[in-house]
Amino acid sequence: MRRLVTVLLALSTSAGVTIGFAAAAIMAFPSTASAHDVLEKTTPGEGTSVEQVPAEVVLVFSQEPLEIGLQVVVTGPTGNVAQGAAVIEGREVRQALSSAAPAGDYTVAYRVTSEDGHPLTGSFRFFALTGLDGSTATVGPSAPVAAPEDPEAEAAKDSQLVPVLLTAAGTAIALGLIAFVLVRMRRRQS
Ligand SMILES: [Cu+2]
Repeated sequence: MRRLVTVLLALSTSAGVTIGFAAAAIMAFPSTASAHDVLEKTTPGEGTSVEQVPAEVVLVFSQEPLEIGLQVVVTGPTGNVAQGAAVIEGREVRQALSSAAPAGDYTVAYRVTSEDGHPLTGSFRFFALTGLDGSTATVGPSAPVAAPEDPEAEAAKDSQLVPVLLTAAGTAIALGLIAFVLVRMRRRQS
């Protein structure tokens, strides 16, 4: 029995290591998705509270986006307050806001075309204590008051999680197979 346990341990360790290497190899190859433009920064920042609704929102992408399908919708307590069309200036997309924009929660939804021709959509939120119309709002329970998140740090966390999950899943499968084989071997012996 002790020998069986030793064999089992050796097998599961090597299986885990092999799967770990395979996962590392997969991660080492840059995925084609990295060719997409990514949203690097916004003004106001994601999840921030600002004193006043800004005259415009600004989205900064990793590369100059294409104008095809360009749209920025800024939804506040009274609906969309985007005024006029969004404008591309280098890597920035700027969207002017109506002077009637009130205080409160805002969601900025955007759609641009990445430099590689792929559509790019997403959204971010901010909260404004004062409106451009002079109205005020207090931070409610639904207001996003969390500190702005670093999208790169979040992405890094995700990419670290993938090999860990692959290794864990692979080890579980390997252990299951080994147990199955051992049970069959024992049955044959008896
Ligand atoms: Cu792409």
